Amino acid sequence: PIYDLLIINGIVVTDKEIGEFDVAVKGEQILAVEPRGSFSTREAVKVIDAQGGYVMPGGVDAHVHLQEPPMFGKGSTADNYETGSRSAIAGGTTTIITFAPQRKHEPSLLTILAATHAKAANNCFTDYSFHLLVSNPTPTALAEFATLRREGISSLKIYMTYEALQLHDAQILDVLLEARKNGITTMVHAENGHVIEWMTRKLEEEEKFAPKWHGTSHPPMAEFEATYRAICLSEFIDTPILIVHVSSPVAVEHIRAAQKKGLPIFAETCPQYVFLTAADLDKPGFEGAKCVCAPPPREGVADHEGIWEGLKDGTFTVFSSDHCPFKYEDREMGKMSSITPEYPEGRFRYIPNGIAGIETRLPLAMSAERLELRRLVQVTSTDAAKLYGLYPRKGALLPGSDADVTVWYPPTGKDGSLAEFELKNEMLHHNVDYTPFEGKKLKQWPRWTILRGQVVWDREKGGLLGEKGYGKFIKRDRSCLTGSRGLGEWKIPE
Ligand code: DUC
Ligand code: ZN
Ligand code: ZN
Repeated sequence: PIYDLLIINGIVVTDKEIGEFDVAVKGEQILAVEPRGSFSTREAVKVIDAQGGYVMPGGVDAHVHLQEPPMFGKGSTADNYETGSRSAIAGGTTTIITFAPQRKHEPSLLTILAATHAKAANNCFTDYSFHLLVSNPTPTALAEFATLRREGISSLKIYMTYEALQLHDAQILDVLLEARKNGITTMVHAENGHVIEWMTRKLEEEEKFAPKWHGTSHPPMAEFEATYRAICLSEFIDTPILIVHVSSPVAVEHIRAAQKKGLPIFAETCPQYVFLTAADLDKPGFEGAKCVCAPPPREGVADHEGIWEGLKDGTFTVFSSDHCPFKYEDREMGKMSSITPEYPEGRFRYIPNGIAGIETRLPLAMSAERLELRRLVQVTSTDAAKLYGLYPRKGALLPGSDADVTVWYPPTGKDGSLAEFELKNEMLHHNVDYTPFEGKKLKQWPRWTILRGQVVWDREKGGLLGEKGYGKFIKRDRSCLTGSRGLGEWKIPE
């Protein structure tokens, strides 16, 4: 046989094109994509008949927290590399980029990279890479950036909030300068930690402890001030940054204005900022804790519209999950409890920030029908691959690209389409006892997920077919969106 796998009768959607094409796979790679009927099925070992369903490059989720120690409130993250990547596959995501987290007392980033490799190796259902999470940019840590690049790590994340992680502005400048020298993209969690801490104190003085006050303690101002400050610091060093998990339309305005000036400012948003609102934090009892993340879900429709607008017009480069789950029961009565006899509604200050979303990211985006499909592929796959140095190996269906493919059911109303259904946590493959998106109405789910030529998810026949350990580490190049602006060494402005 000429082909190991043919995907026929689908509507292929890439970042550039949509149409009736068939996909031929040889070994682990795409061999060709040609008009429907071009390939002989008799020459194929395996044939998938997509029956008019959409065929897309596998999802790339570039913002995933797995197996991390307590840093965002009490408690370690609930998913490890096995359960988190398993959940990804079932939701159509074939590549994840997780964090290799430095704690402040740990001087060497290379040691942390090695430890993170050990957690992931032989445990993943998806391909994977890491962003270094830098919480203490000592001279030792900064001197290791060059080696990180050689090891295939071309991005890192820094925080402007959380006691365990927050950098002050001089430290941010140190990181940006060293990142510039090494062709590394810096991701910034832009919230002003001092404002959040001050607001938390004010709320507690008024005995406001319930989960809903988490939202009040993280005002949009804390986000857009930090966003603007990060943009200023990036412009000063003249090096690219990506503002992660943007939730507030005012922050979007700052980013859009910076991009209009030609600055290399990139931005990410997440499902929680278009599908959840402050009302979700105000559910009875401790239920609101299920939607505690930072930044928090904002007020309502106007905020969501501002984020959708940024997704449509290109202000956002990527739509990632920020999958960072904690167990609800742990929160409620386990060792990480924030509920005590004194605080029967819990104390929002101790609720770990973060929610599950790696498996629901693509189904929610597909079911919402708010993005033109090529744009959807850009923000969930292709542009994430470009931004983080994985393109065209990932995020593309070009000859020679890894054969990572997500095949959806036929669109609603066509033969073989899915009837609308309500999302339930029991459908998911993560190691979490809830989903913040419980009850959301969905019209789509991946029918097949294919990773490097292997069918790893078949929703109709057995569900998860992939094997733990098939997923492998992918060395990354420098970003193809954030190349040097050609200004050479940074110099003190005269
Ligand atoms: N925000 C979250 O919600 N979780 C993890 C870290 C973060 O910044
Ligand atoms: Zn963050
Ligand atoms: Zn995060």
